[in-house]
Amino acid sequence: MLIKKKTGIEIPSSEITPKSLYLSRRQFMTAGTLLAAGGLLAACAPGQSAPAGEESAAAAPGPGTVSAETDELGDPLNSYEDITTYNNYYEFNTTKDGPAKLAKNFPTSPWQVEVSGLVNKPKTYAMEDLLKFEQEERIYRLRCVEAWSMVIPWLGFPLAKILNEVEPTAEATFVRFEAVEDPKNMPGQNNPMFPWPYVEGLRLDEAMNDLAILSTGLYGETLTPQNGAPIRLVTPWKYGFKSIKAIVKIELVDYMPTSLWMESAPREYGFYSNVNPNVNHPRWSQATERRIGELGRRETLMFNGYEEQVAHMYPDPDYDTHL
Ligand SMILES: Nc1nc2c(c(=O)[nH]1)N[C@H]1C(S)=C(S)[C@@H](COP(=O)(O)O)O[C@H]1N2
Ligand SMILES: [Mo]
Repeated sequence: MLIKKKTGIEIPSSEITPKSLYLSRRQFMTAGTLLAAGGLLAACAPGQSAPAGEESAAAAPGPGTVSAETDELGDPLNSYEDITTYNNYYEFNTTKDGPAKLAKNFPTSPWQVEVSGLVNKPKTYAMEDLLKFEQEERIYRLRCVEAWSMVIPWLGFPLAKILNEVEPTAEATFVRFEAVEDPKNMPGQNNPMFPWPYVEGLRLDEAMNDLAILSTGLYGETLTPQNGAPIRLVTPWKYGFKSIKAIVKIELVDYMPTSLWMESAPREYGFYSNVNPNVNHPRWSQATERRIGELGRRETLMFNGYEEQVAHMYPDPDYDTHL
């Protein structure tokens, strides 16, 4: 399938992945093509989470399965290894290599996402139903406020898909996202420094933008727990912290939601948080970034390089005063 609108991925999916893979990963699994290992089928059956050991053995490193090696700017994809071992996930801990280890056995099944609030048709989606929306990979850059970045082939579907299904009422102006609260399995949630659960928000039009996706995988594989399994937001024109992981609730509201970061450090984090090289974080510059895997630094692009697709949403000249 081709993406019709001009988006961050103007590459036909047939060029991103071999034909067998650009079918949804799960259709592909069912078809069983290319899968020699029967164990893999069992481990990745819809709705089941693979035992930690099997998952890493089964997850044939993604890079080999994706034929487009760059994003639309010609930048190389980060390796599966980098993407799944260098993470931010404060529910586990505040280090980069900690989440991959601590989230290994995080239970992501069964899982459901409640979509409610100012909507005509509230619905609680079982993860199995959300996986049916999964489309081909989209290559988007993730740019952290800490000034590092990666290029990641995300698997998922537009957030608009479920928002349209639940039908926001005329009063709905913002979307509030809530992540899971599970302090037994998430050691970082015992850290009272943060007002758990992790909360984020988007204006409704931002949420409806084609670039805003819910991701359920990467490199053709099921999302790893450290990357936000089973479902996380990806808003590539915003700083990484907006891309909330392990979502359990999506609520349509008529007020600007207060995010975890706005609540814990209001002087440092605002609501919009669009990537903007001209607006510094109070404690460091946002003008350049380090692409993980590269030696030097790169100039950061306005809206992380997605200006054409999103700038129209921010006509207010003061928008960029919000970090
Ligand atoms: N629930 C939750 N979501 C989260 C975070 C987090 O700590 N908890 N960290 C955010 C930050 S700061 C970044 S940069 C990205 C990192 O995503 P990645 O680890 O998949 O690269 O996730 C974002 N989503
Ligand atoms: Mo981040």
